Amino acid sequence: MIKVPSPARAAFLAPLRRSSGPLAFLGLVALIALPALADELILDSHFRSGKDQFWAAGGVTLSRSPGRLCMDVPAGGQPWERLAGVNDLHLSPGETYRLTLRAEGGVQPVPVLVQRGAEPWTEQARMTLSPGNHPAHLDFTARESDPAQLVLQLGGAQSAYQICLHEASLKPGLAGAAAGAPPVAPQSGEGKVQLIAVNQGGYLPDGPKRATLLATTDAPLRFKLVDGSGLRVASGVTEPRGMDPTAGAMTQVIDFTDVPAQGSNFHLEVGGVRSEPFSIRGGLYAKLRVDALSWFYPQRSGIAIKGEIAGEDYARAAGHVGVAPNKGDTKVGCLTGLAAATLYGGWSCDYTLDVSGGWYDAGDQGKYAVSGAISVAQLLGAYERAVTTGAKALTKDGLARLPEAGNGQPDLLDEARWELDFLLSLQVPAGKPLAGMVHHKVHDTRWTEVPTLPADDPEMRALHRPSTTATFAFAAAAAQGARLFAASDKTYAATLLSAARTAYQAAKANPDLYPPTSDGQQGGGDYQDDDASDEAYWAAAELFITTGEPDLLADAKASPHWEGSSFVLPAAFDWRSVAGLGRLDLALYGTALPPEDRAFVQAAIRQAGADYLALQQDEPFGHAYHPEDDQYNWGSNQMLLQNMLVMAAAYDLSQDKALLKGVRESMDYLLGRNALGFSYITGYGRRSAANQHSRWYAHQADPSLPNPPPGTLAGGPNSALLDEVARKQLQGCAPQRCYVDDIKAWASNEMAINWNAPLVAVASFLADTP
Ligand code: 9MR
Repeated sequence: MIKVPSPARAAFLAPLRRSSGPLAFLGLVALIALPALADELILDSHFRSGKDQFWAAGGVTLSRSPGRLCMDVPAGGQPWERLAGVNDLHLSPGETYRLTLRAEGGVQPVPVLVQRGAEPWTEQARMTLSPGNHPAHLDFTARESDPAQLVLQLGGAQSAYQICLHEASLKPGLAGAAAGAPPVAPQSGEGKVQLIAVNQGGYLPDGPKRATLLATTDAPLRFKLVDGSGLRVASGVTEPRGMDPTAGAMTQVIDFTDVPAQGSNFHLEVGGVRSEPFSIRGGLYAKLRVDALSWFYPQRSGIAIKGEIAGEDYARAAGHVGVAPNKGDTKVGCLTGLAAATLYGGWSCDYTLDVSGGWYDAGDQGKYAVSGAISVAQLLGAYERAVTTGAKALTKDGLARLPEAGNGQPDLLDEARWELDFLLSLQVPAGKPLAGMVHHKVHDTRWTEVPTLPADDPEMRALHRPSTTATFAFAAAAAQGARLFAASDKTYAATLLSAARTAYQAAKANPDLYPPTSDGQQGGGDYQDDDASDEAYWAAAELFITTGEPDLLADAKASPHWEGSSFVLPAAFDWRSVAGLGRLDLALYGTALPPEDRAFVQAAIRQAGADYLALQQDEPFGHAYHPEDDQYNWGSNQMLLQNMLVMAAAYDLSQDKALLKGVRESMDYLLGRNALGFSYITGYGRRSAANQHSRWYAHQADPSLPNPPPGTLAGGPNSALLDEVARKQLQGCAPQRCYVDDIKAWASNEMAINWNAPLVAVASFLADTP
């Protein structure tokens, strides 16, 4: 039972002492090391399950949503007359504890006390929570074992206000400082600052606006924010966040969310070190949406790229249209001979397919069904959000740089159709063995050099054996396409739906036709995956959303993924693990679901959004990505984007602004607020990726060739040092630093369709949520 102190009891609380302010508090932080993770004393400390035990008194009302607890506080009263808190905290005398509060909103400093939960309310520790959005920590040594309470003294404001907690945590820890230790004054930072990492693409005026400092000290430092004319517009003190294992350095956070200034060419300064310049302005993401979407046209196979559309640097001849020296893709046969014998136990086929068109996967010129399917699905997902929320931009014709602009159809659908047509062509024709299954991929039978323009590729191309994963993934993307094309092209929608149904049945009949790992050594990537259950669930979900047919819902509900977790680390989904995509779309667009099922999937997405938000808020770089083993994965940047999309969906379901802010702040990382201070999106930020691994955008290898176009996402840090550049240059790298902007660094610096597609979706979400 929750014990709520009466206002009379509350009056016995210690009267407000004038706090010496946040600086004194930060001074305490200087002395401590981050405690190891330990037993949490406050139930539901991130407010994820709604089972927290907070009470309120003195007219304060509590409201709960995933990831936060909000307090509405009436005006007036003494500070201790309007309260919220939590009881029954069992502390051990002599033990050191860390109290962490992460709050948002508020209008005045709020005294926070840990005290005996009954008369005489003996105080054990006290700190002040400043208004704004930032975490506050206090380390103290407990002095008594009587059950304690945590109390926020909220009264005394001139008008009513709201303050929300995202985290209230009390843990025993190994902190080195006891309460009462003398405050340490902030230091100048001279010689202690390694890097001030900022979002070089700019901050939105209403924030969050934070930067991360890499330092050799855990003492708070003075910072200043300087505008384009050299004037200091704000100053303050950094918040030490301790050693970050992924950065391999001590981190500190600079929070300037509350600074109202706008303009360009701001920079931060600490101890004589300057950050890269950045702007603070609205409308930051509309251009990125267009650039990220326009990236797909020059990635197209089977069509000449026109300089007047893509930009003069990007004109090139059509690739793989059956013109020598190309040996594909208008008439491609199946892999034969030794390779087929080794990989597929002799499987081959007696037909050829016209598999021209589609997008080249990445820096290579292979075309793969699973990465193609998730990419087209994520573009369609961005479009579906635009259609259902009424945010018009992404439904427009003439938005992007592609040849169909002006044809009366949304550009996004034009681009998606280019890939869907190709995926349709990978399906095994009726009457052939494995009819209805989808070939896993088509690519060269030997790796080509960097650079090699698509039209110059001399290698033989071959179809690889169909796979269950490719077939279900195709069924999912085609089913989603069917419902989205229905408004503009019924015939095409019907073609897609019929192909999706055929594929779905074929994959069910061939449930374990997996692509082998060794396939990767034959001139293309393997996209190896020996679990098709998530693809099956995704396909059932999309087919059900499109058709409303009960059998399909029954299939989805029979899958282990129906009940499975939506909060998955390191990433909510990617080409290999796609169950989350199915659940996301059921939650957002599953209008035919029975109400209890819809509520179930929506709650799961809201919960996952809250979980990724908590992860994001714990990161000193503010990004929603942290693998459990601290090791960064291949394509880490897109994994972050996928987690952001879960927060975005949870925001769409709840309108909880904390989630929107979590997505915005995560974007900081991609645009430069990371351990390298480097923007992973070409053309965004003063120091941005320019040499992604590509056989065409190979300027670094041949100066007559272009760099990648603006809006190209680099794969990002990869702890596995797989390529030669990484092995030579990155030995011993801290996970976030396992990256080099070199064209040969294919394991960390490639570009790929399934990385730029979620970038389109995230940029579009951010552009549409002012
Ligand atoms: O993105 C893929 C990553 O998850 C895998 O671990 C890796 C090895 O199988 O392959 C990556 O995909 C590459 C594909 O195999 C070939 N085209 C480029 C892709 C991005 O690097």
